Amino acid sequence: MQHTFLMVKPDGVRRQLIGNIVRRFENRGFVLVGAKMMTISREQAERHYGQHKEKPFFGELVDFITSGPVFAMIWRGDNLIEVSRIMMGKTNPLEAAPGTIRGDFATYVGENVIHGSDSPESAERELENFFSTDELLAAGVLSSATDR
Ligand code: RTP
Ligand code: MG
Repeated sequence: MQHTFLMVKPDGVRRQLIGNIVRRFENRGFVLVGAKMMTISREQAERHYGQHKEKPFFGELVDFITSGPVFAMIWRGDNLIEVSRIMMGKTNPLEAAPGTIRGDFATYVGENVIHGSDSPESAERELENFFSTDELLAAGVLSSATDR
């Protein structure tokens, strides 16, 4: 059983794709255990994409992800991280297979509708960047000290 962080990016929210995307993961048997609409601060965005700091597209990436509300989600399920990355499709939508989220909804690498953590370590780090301890407790990602 894994938890992961999935996020409908500002282009997906603007295009009213939240319901379609949530349904795909629910249909696959995954469980939505936490979610919120939020606008990301620049600092949070730079932390989220810290691994890309030196890339030429970093500024554009941060501008885009802070350009409007995102829909941040916590999901639970077996083999969730691997399967969710397959369901999202390749980073560049031009290479993403039809039937994947990016393959169905996007054409431009800079606006590719959805983010999903790429490993258990990224999931933990990203969930902590987007959700408070109370929210992670409520979602069952963290267990309270009294439960231990
Ligand atoms: P994400 O982190 O957003 O879920 O996407 P990803 O794992 O599939 O791809 P990653 O390598 O982490 O890249 C993060 C985001 O940077 C943008 N990008 N632009 N212009 C370019 O060549 C380029 N390459 C990457 C994409 O929007 C990608 O989602
Ligand atoms: Mg990534």
